Amino acid sequence: MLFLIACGALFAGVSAQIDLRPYNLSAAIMFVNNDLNNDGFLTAHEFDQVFVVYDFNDDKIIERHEYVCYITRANPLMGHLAQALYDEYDNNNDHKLEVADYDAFYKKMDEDGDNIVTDLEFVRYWEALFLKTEAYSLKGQSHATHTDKYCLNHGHAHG
Ligand SMILES: [Ca+2]
Ligand SMILES: [Ca+2]
Ligand SMILES: [Ca+2]
Repeated sequence: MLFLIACGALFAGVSAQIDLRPYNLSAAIMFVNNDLNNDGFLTAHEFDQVFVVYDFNDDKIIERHEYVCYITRANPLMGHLAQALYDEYDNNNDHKLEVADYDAFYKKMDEDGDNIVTDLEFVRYWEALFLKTEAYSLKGQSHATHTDKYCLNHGHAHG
């Protein structure tokens, strides 16, 4: 799906504008794009697939520049938000995203702890997260992130 390539799985379907409001709608679109088998449930495996695309060098560790580069290449206005979201994903604050980090993030979204994230749980969590990070997305509207800063190590930076 083109959106998966162009925008990053989590932002698939969200418009090129940085304004993600209404947040519940953006979150609902993200859910639909991440629920790969369209059964209304986001499994931990489906959520893991979101992060695979960010791992440029395929070492199972997503470094900050890999994530920010991926997001800003799709939309340079999302640099500040990408930095903030990276911090949210990086559960143990070691500046590396590994499976344990996004598993921990998945558990945070799973409000009732039944090991399945429903559309309602997902939308509720992301609506709150978008509100929490609103300052970063608004900042991005006036200050585009210079993609080159994050993408120098990737040969196809302007592809
Ligand atoms: Ca599913
Ligand atoms: Ca980490
Ligand atoms: Ca649940």
